[in-house]
Amino acid sequence: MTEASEAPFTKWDPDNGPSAEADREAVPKAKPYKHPAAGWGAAIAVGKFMILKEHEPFIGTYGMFKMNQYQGGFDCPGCAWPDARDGLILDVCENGIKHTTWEMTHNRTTPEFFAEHTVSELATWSDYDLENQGRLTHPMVYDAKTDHYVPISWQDAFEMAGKAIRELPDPNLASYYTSGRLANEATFLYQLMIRETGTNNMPDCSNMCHEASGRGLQASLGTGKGTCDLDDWDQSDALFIMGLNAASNTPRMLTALAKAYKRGAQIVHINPFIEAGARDTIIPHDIPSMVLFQTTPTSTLNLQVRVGGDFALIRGMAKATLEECDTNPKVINHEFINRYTVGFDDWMAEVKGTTWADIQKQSGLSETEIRKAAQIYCDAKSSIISWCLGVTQHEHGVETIREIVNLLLCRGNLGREGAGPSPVRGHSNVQGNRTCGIDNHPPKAWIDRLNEVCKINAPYEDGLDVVGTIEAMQAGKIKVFMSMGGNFVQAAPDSAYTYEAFQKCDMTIIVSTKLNRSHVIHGKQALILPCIGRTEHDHQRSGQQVISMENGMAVVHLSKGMKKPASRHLKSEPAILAGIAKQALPNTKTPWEWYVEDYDRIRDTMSKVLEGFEDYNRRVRLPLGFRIRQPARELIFLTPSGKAEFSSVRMPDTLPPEGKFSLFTTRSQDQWNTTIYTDNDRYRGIKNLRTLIFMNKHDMKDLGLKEFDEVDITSYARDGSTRQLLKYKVIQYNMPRGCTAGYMPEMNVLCAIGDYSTESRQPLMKSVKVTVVPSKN
Ligand SMILES: Nc1nc2c(c(=O)[nH]1)N[C@H]1C(S)=C(S)[C@@H](COP(=O)(O)OP(=O)(O)OC[C@H]3O[C@@H](n4cnc5c(=O)[nH]c(N)nc54)[C@H](O)[C@@H]3O)O[C@H]1N2
Ligand SMILES: Nc1nc2c(c(=O)[nH]1)N[C@H]1C(S)=C(S)[C@@H](COP(=O)(O)OP(=O)(O)OC[C@H]3O[C@@H](n4cnc5c(=O)[nH]c(N)nc54)[C@H](O)[C@@H]3O)O[C@H]1N2
Ligand SMILES: [Mo]
Repeated sequence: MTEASEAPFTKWDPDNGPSAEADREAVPKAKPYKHPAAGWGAAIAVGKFMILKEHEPFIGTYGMFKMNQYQGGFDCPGCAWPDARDGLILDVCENGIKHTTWEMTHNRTTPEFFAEHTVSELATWSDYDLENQGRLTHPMVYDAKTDHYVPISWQDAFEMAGKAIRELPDPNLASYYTSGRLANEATFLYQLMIRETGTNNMPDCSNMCHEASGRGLQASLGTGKGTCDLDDWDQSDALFIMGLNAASNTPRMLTALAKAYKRGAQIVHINPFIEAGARDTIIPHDIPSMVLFQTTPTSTLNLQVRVGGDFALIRGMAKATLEECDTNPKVINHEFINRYTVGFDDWMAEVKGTTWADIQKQSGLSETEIRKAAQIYCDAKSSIISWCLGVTQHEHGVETIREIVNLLLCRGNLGREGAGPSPVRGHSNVQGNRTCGIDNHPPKAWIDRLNEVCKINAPYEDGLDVVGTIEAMQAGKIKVFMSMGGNFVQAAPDSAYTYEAFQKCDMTIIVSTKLNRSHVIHGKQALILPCIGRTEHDHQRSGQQVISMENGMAVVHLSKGMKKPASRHLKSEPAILAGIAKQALPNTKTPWEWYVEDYDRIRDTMSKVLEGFEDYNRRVRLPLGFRIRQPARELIFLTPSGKAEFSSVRMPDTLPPEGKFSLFTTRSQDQWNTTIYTDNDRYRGIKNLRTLIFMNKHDMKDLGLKEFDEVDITSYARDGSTRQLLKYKVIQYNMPRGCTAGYMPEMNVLCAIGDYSTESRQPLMKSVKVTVVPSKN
């Protein structure tokens, strides 16, 4: 729990101005937050965060002006939304600033701190308290005799990590996790080291996030990425925003939505919740709007789909579109379909065979509502369909994404301005990680090229992903676990099972900036290797280094740190990797140290291995960086048929079993994945409470529940096993019946390890089947 947790929890009082919010007495009113997203509420929250919490007004403000600037700034370490291409000063958001300030904190987690606390004690601390100790300063090793982390020299740490890897009888006994912040250069070295040891065991956070998007788009269009860029967002006539909370998780998208509204575009939000970003916003860098409290709507239609009902909704829109074609044949673009696609007729038959009754039942929406969305789609010359975790973390995520593409294809909404699929990625470089080789089932051609250029013998066999790694740990088949960033044990599903599995490892090696659960739940031997952050100078032999990332719209651009590192004992991620690699691979021919001396050398090698990275060093230094070519955007489809492929499947049944609710896990407004800033969720009107479950008022009534009553939540896994959370507080919320929601990572306890999508292997974090009963005292 956070420092504020002693205070009473409440929902916000929405009747006063945003400036009053944070300080007001707790008044438990059952009304949602009604102020615009971003704007002053965000500005005030930022000011409070920087000044009260991190005591960083100067660096915070200076950092704001240096963030996301193409000439010499650093890339926001937050989300993957692209930077404004018009050189906008202050192209920043509340959460980006918090994220940056959190990294720049004055607090330090020193050897003295570790001497004061046993690891068993730290394991009882909250996620907030662990990270709130501040930046890690020294490499540390676990001492089982005293149950403390104690300092270790870098050289000894490298030798220890290297030995653990080197002495494995089979390289597949190690698994290497990546969280999506790792820059391209370190990512490339990481995968090179892993593959040189002889494995493709590369779980990454994408396995929990957008694996379904990659697979769906690859199957339909022959590319794992969206085809749109920010210019398309600025030109589209209709934007469909599915399953994402823009105000909290991609706040800079609000600018694009407000701009779209102003030029008369339609904006349809599809979400069980009406999130703050689906109402209105005050654009933070639009000074007149800020001064005049001028709000701009960010939505023209909200459809509160049932959890898991997105496939049905898209199918309904497709059905209405095909029906419209009977009277208005131009609605379907037959020329496009004939020239560029296969499978249209089969899909059409499948759509026509799906009844409105079933569509309504599955989506939780009426035919009229769905027809409204379809009419918007049919009237628009160009449409973008965008989505995030509300679509992907489901059993039928891949099929839903393919149905989205089907709908786009039938009107030729691809390969032209303002049109196409546009998944919204999570971590700032999660897309770059995949591009640069973090892939547990790499294409053969990719490995061929890596082997040829880097003169190694990388394996071709598939490796383990997140779920596979945890299961292998439980079975004793993973002895060494390493991670570059992230918080594996806490981000993963089925916390109890995952903790237990993790502790079976002989060695856990965690490269990170702050203390988290994956350090205090650990292997028999454990290393904490602290690295410099994105905001900090990275000096190597040839001088200050720059790094690069790929945003969620495939633009690769440079980032340059500006601040003195948090401790002089820190090393950069490439330097740590090189140190370990040299020990792990005694016969290596890879010039690890030479690479680290000058990251241009890493980029030169990357330009030979990665398609689309030719002349990397020059092009990444262009003011706007460069965009990786998107064959599908040019209507070149790298699919087996050489065309865009319609998929035609029966509409899946996603209704929860009788008597159960569908529960989705989500982020609050004040957290970054497993990093909790406070226990507040401003836009959803919650203060000082995270152990809650959102429910529909009629469902509450049926169960005899009042707001803030305590309930026990039981989840039911496919294998029949159950998991529980006790004494969670019920919050009445505007959402469809039969649906419930609560926060990750607390609710990861409820997500069974075996409950992952058979299509994508993504854990079903938005589709947990639960019962809710009043707690017994
Ligand atoms: N501030 C901040 N920003 C972040 C992050 C963070 O933790 N904090 N995390 C980053 C990462 S790694 C990622 S992947 C993204 C995640 O960004 P989001 O996808 O926005 O993440 P969630 O908080 O899980 O929100 C899921 C949204 O989907 C909706 N939803 C739930 N179930 C369904 C469904 O069945 N159908 C539909 N249509 N909607 C549904 C929920 O109401 C919610 O609005 O954000 C990134 N940005
Ligand atoms: N139930 C449920 N579970 C989920 C989700 C959900 O929606 N529901 N979402 C999933 C998703 S989309 C994701 S992406 C994962 C998130 O999974 P992760 O990426 O594994 O988790 P984070 O919380 O982002 O990681 C935070 C840690 O990263 C480290 N860190 C920060 N900056 C740096 C850096 O520059 N370098 C290094 N080396 N380390 C750094 C810090 O030590 C910090 O403690 O969670 C997944 N889990
Ligand atoms: Mo993510």
